[in-house]
Amino acid sequence: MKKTINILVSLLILAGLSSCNNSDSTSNKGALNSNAAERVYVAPGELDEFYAFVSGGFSGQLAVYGLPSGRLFKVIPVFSQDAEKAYGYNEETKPMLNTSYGFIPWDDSHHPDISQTNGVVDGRYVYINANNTPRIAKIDLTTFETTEIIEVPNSAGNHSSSFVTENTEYVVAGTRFSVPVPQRDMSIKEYKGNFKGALSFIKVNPEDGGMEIKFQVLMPGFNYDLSHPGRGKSHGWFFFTTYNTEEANTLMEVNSSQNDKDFIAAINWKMIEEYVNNGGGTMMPTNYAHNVYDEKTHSATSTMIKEVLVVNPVDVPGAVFFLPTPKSPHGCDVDPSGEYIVGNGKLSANLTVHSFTKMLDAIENEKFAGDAYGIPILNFEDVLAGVVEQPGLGPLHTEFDGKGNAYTTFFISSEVVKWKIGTWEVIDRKPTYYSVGHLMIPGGNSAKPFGKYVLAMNKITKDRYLSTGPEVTQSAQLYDITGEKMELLLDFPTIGEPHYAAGIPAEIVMKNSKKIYSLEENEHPYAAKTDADTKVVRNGKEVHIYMTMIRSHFSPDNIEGVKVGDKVYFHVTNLEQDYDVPHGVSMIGANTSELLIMPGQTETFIWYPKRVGVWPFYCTDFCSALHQEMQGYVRVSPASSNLELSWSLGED
Ligand code: K7E
Ligand code: CUA
Repeated sequence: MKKTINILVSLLILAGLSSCNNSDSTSNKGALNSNAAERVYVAPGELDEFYAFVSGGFSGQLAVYGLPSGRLFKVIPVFSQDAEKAYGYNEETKPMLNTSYGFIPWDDSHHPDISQTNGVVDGRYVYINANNTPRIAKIDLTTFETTEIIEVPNSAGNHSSSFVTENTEYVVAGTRFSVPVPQRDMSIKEYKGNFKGALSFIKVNPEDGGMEIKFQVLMPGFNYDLSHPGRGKSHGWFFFTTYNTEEANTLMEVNSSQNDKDFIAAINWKMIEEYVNNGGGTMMPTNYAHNVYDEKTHSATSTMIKEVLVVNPVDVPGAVFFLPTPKSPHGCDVDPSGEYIVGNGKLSANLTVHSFTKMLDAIENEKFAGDAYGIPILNFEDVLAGVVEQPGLGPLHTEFDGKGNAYTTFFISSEVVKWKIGTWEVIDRKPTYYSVGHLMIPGGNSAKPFGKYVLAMNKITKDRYLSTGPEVTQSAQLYDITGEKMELLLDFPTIGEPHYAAGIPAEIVMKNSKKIYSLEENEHPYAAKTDADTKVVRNGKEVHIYMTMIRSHFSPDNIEGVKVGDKVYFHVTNLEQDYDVPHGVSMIGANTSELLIMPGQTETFIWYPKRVGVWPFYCTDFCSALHQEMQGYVRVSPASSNLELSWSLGED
C-alpha cells in the first residue's frame, strides 16, 4: 500500500514537472500544446467572441460559424435552393434565383465581405459573389437572410468580387473571363484585342444596403482575378490583379504563363464616378435581373433591367493605370493604412508589395513604361515598396493584423507565413493541413482588423478526419496570432469549399439581431393574421388555402372539396410572436420542400392533388409538447365531383 502511494506521489511530481516545462517553453508544437483546447473551448451556455461567415464555394451558400469554437450555427442559402429552409422552393423566394437565363438553382460563391462605416466593419450586411452566372447577393445581418441579388451583365466568372469600399459606397465585381461585349457570334481565335473585361461598380444605398450598377469599366481582355479597395489615403481607388495579359484563349496553363509580369490594375473610381455623374459613358442595351426580397410582404420580386452604363477607360485619362506585378498574381490585398498593395504572384518566388504613394508620384511625373490598349503602364521599380524574399511556394492571399504584420497563404508549400510590413522580413511560418487557399482575420478587409485569430481555409484534408468515402470534407484551421509566433488551435470541417470568409466581433452583430417578424406589419397578400381570416377560395382549378399555424394546430385542419387536377396553394402564416418558434408544414406527395415559417411570416407552397383520397399534412418542426398533434387532412374528390369547398377547425 505504502509503495503504491509512493509511486502515485512520484507520478504526480513528474506530471507537475512536465506541465511546468510545457508552460515555460514557447512551444512550437502548435495544437499539441497543453492549453490549445482551453483557448477554443466555449463552455455550455457561453457565447463565441466572433462570427465567421464562410463561403460555401460550390455549395453556393454562406455558412455562419462561431470563433474560436468553430461551431456551425446556420447555413444561409444564397445562390442555391435549400430544402431545409424552402429557399428557392417556396413561391416567395423563387424570384430570388431568377436571372436573364431563367431560374438558376445553384452557383459557386467565393468572397463574402461585410459592410463598413469609416473603414470599420459595421455588421449590417454581407455581400457575396456568384461566379458561374455572375451575380452579387446581399445578406441582411438582422435576419441572416439573403434579401437581394443583382445579376452582373457583360461578365463571366464573376471572381474579383464582392469587395466593399470603406464606407460601403460601392460593392465591386470584376470579371474573371473576358468575353465579347456585347456578346456576339465570333471566332474564339479572334479573342486577342477583341474581348473585354468588365469591372462593375455597384452603388450601395446607405439606407438599406440596396444595390444598383452605377457603371462598368470595359478593360482590355485580360483575366481579372481578385480585387481590394483602397482605404485611408488610397480611398477612392480600387486594385485588381490580372493574369493572362497574354490574352491566350487555349491551353491556358502554358499560354497564359508566358509573361514575366502581369498587372495590378489601379482604378480611380472616384474620378470615373465624377465622369459619369457629368454625363460620361455610354448606355448599352443589355438584360439582367435585379431581385429584391421585401421583409413586409415576405416576398421577392424580380425585375429585368435593360441597359447598363459602360465606360471606356481611355476616355477618362488619369483614372486607370497598370502596375507590373510578377507573375500571374492571384490575391490583391491592401494593408490597413491603405499604403501597401500586395500582389501574390502564384508563379513568383517573391511577394511583391507596391506603394500607393510611389504610384501617385509616378503618375504625377508621368513616368510610364508604355501602355496597354492606351492604358499607361507604370515602371515596376517606380512603384515597388518592397519584396518579401522567397517566403514560400505558391502565394495566394494576404491579410493583416493591424499591428504591422501581414499573413500570406502558400498553397504549394501548405503554410501561413507571417511577415513584417516595411522591413519585409519573415517572422514566422506554420504548416496548414493542407494546401491552404484564403485566410481570414476578422475585419481583415478594413482599416481596423481584430488581430486575435487567423482562420486558414484548406483545399485538401486527406487524413485529418474520419474517412467518409472518396469525398473528404474541406476544412478550416484556427491559429492564435496574439504572440510573436502563430499557434495552431483547432481544425473544423466546412460546408462546400470555403474560399474566403469575413469575420466580425459578435457583439456588433448580436445587438441588431431580429427575434420575430411583426404580425401586424405582415403585408403578404395571402396572409391570414387571425383564425377568423382563414378560408379556402376556389378560382377555376386554382384553390387558395389561407392557413394559420400556432402551437399546436393548423387552422383550418380539415378541408374538403379539393379535386384531382386542381392546383392547390397553401398560404401559411405563423401566428407566433415568440423568439425561436418556427413551424413547418408539408403535404404528402408535394413536389417541393417543406416550408419552415418564422414567427409572423407567411409562406406558400403549391400542391397538385393527383389521387382521390384523404391526405394528411403535418408540422415538420418539433415545436411543442403537442407537436405530433399538429396535423390536418385534405379530402380529394374525383375531378368530376360537385362537392363544394368546406373547411373547419375543431368541429365534428
Ligand atoms: Cu479560392 Cu478567392 Cu475564388 Cu483564392 S479564390 S483560394
Ligand atoms: Cu408546429 Cu411542430
